[in-house]
Amino acid sequence: MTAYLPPFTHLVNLQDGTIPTAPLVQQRRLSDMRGLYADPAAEYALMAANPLIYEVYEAAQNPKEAGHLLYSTTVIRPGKVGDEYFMTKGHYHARGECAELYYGLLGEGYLLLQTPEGEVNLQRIVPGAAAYVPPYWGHRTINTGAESFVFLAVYPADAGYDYKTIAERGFASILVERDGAPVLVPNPRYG
Ligand code: S6P
Ligand code: ZN
Repeated sequence: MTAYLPPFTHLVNLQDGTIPTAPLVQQRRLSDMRGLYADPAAEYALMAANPLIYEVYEAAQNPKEAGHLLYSTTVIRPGKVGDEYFMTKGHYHARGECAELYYGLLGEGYLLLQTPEGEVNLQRIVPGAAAYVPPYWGHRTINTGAESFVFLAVYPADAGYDYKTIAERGFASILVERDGAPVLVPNPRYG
């Protein structure tokens, strides 16, 4: 007999992007992201303070099976490591064929995408922007604003995470501040 999962609802706090009833909240500090920012000296200088970079509020603890969805909000704090904006670690999906939808809720930033061959693509995310992450594209989000940048992500429950490829190779491009504005430049640590 089919075991029916009971429907459920979580409220996203639209003042700060948190999901107060989320069963899982992940915090990522600078120390959780060693080597991901392009400027090692700037990373070292900021490590004493070890700032909170982002939090993920995972609303659903559904079975990690095909057919189910997971959804979460990500709250990225404003700030920079050197001239590189605060960002998520970034990942490919372990099941690369799994796509994802991002929906902007608060603040402003960018979704940086990359194919396994290193082609990059940049999508601007503001409140109301619904951005599609197609299958096989690695993805990272970046806060270029002065306030927290918040978006909702919806993805297949069996998508999984491949962080290793990004940790080893990085993204081919990084988003840095130049004359007060974000500019995409080649990542000196890519490869
Ligand atoms: C999951 C989805 C997001 C990210 C979150 C944190 O597929 O893309 O929920 O997990 O934005 O980013 P990261 O790269 O640390 O998982
Ligand atoms: Zn993802």
